[in-house]
Amino acid sequence: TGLYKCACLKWEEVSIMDEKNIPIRTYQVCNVLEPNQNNWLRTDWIPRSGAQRVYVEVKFTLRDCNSLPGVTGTCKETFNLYYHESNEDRESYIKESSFIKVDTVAADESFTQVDVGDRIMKLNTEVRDVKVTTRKGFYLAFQDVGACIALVSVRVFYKTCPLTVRNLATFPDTITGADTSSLVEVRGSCVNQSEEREEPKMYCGADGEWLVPIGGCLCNPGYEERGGACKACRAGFYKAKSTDPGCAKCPPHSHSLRDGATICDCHAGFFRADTDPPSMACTQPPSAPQQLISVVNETSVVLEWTPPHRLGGRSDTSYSLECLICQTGSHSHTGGRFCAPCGSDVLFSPGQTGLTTTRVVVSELRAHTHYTFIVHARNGVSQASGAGAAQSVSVSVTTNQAAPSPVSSIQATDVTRHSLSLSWQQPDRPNGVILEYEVKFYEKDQRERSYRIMRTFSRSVDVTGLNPLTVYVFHVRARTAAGYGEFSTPFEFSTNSDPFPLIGEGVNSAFLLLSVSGVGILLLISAAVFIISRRRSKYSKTKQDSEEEKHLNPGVKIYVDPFTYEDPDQAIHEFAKEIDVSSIHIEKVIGMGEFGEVCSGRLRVQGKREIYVAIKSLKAGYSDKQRRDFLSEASIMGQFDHPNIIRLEGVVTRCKPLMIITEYMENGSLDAFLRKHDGQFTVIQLVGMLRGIASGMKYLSDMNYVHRDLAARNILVNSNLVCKVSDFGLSRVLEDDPEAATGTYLSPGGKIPIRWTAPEAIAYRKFTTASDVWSYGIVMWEVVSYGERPYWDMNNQDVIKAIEEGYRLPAPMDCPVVLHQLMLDCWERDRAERPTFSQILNMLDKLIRNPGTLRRTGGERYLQYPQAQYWSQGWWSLCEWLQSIGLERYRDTLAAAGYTSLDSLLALTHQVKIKHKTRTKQKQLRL
Ligand code: ACK
Repeated sequence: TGLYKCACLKWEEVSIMDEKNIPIRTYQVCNVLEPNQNNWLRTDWIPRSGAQRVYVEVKFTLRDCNSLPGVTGTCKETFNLYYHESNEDRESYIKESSFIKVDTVAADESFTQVDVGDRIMKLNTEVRDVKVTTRKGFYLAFQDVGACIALVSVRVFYKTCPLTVRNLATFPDTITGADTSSLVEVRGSCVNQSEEREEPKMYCGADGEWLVPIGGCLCNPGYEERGGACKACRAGFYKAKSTDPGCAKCPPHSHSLRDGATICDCHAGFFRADTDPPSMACTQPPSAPQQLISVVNETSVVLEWTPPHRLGGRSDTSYSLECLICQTGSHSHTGGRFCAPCGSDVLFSPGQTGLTTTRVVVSELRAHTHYTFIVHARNGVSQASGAGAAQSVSVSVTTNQAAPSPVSSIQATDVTRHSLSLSWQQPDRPNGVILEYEVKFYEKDQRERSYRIMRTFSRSVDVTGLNPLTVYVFHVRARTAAGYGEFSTPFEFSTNSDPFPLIGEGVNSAFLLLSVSGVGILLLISAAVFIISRRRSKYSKTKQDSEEEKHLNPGVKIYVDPFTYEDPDQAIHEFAKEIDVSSIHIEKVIGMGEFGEVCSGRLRVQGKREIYVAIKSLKAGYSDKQRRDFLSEASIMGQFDHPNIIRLEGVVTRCKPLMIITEYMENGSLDAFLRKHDGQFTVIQLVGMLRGIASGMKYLSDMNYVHRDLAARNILVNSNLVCKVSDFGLSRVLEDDPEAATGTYLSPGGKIPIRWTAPEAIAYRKFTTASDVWSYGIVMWEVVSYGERPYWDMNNQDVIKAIEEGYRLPAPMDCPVVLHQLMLDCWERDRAERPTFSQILNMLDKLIRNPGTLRRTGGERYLQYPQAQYWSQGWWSLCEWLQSIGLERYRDTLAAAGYTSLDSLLALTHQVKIKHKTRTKQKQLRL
């Protein structure tokens, strides 16, 4: 159909039967007998439809010229195929020359035999292709040049590479290229729920075959490839990334409820860290670190712990350390303690956070300070699991003394041929009580090949046995209980050729003494007037905290009197830890306490290092009251937590004998300790001890606890010379108290330690923090006088009377003026005028920071020599003379000491001059 016969009308449309006897239409021509045939048959306009190469399949029969009878040479066995490209779909006349020849078509060699009725037709099928690229369509034409031919069908088609999906990319139905060799590059598009992995491309070959697939797509997260498409993961499965091979089962402790999960949700209580891959099981934060142990070494603390019991299914447990510096005091919001971060000067090795090891050395801590360390255990899911997820364990420690800082300068005086005197200042940071100095020196030329060492308790030393005119190098270092500090930098001094040191010439030493004394006493008197005038207002701003006046801050931890508990056992178990007796090893008896022996021993509590302890026991056959009194001390002590208060480790109440276990204080009680080391400490060292006691007392007063028996005998000293307040028994009225025998506690209406007690407490039992301050003044006096008995051997009645009359203990030998002034302030008659412990502590801190203020002692304050007009001797002239120099208030003191005339006083001046050789203070007249 659609073939046009040309004007010559040689082609004919003929119906014939095909092999199945179905009628078909053919175009035939058979002018084999006539020469010069040129018969055209052309098609309708055929739209190209995007094709670039079309195929023309022609089915035809052709008569073999030989089979035609009488045919001459005009018979042909071929026909020609032409095409003509055109945009015009209705060209009615097209010139022959407009057609381009495609090919000459011949019949096959072997003619297919087709029986058509009585005839046998030979059906040929020939296919030719032609490039049609220039117009919208084309016409085909068949030129017969004298053959006998029947066109059965002409099929025109083009080829496409069919729509296909390769590597999850869809490639559309694509028309092949113009040339037989051309490849059409086609870009695929990713199938639904997929994304490009690499640009998907394929080539469409001329024969309609896809070639060389490149790139492709991947199923989106939550989808996997099934049958060339991306299908959602089923519930219980997930696919996190497009590159994952397929959906995987949810990891442990997680689930997915809906199809298409890209990640599985964790079960309740399980978590996933941001960095955890979705394939990882859900996990939990770790439990707290275990068995935190601290070992204090001077100002360093080694902390060790064991990993948490539960790691939560992870292996990334890390630890971080929180360092808190804790003061005990009234600002407290938790348990009487105020803690603040330690600050940046503390060093942590190997680090403070992100620790993977379970040991940290914390250094550069302050000496004598209370710290709390909190070790947090974290892992990758601690944050995800919300606030408070970091499990922690804490430990509180108190640092010891540290080695002192180096001595910064050394001076040489009295240089001779063979000797010189060295002196130096105390190190800037003594970090504790300095026990001695070590001087190392050598001849400069010798370097350090041979050197000598000298040790001294004072800050000076006479170096002898030196060579004349030789340069020596000196280093000095200080030692505290914590050990030696660093040596100072080298100081060089040269001996000279003089046999004697150079001193001021022609000075009469007696004259020198008197003039110094005169100047000294003037200075003293003017200082006294100044201090007294200032003192009036110094402490009065802060009212003493008597019970009525005290305004308690809410949240401040207040001491609870165990006797307010009906059941004393309830109090003891509230405030003291019960210790299993098997963890105590008693080693030796160290003394007798009020209720029985005091022993030393060792205590091993699980998870802690073994420590030395003191063990007080309650002797057998005790009464109920004794038991209650004995345990009351532990109930009181257990409420305190301060570096200068003796620490209660626990009690044994479940078996006999009952025991109170406290920390062990190697140097025993302070009074005995000082007596043993008479004169061996510097003022700063003594002030350091006093500071500790004041700090402990401030803590007690902040807690509203009144000690009532503050005395050096009730202060204990440990191996680092740290002083701690002890003896919290409420039962010091007991008969067998050793002080009772010496009259310490005698008073009407109860036993009171008279010499240590404020007058209002003696007179009408008004015990307050202010009366503790009075006692503290006495302790100061005890300390500075190295354990001297207050008021020496005066009897209690005389002491009470002397105090009543205004007499106060004089400054002990070498006592800095400021310290004695502080004592006098503590002994103000009006208790509201006495300083508070907080003011005392501030004052002592100031003194420690400015040691220069301690230099001025009353040591040179000898009595001014009486002038001639008083030489008429006798008591009256002594009184007149004292008045003339403004010291008449010492009249009674002098009298009490047996000095009732100027004569006897003049004799005393000789005693005063040799005062450095004797420490018999009782007889010394010290103003
Ligand atoms: O002066 P001392 O050696 O110290 O003698 C007394 C004795 O026991 C009777 O009280 C000593 N003592 C008391 N408690 C302790 C303690 N925690 N550490 C060391 N010694 C102590 C005290």
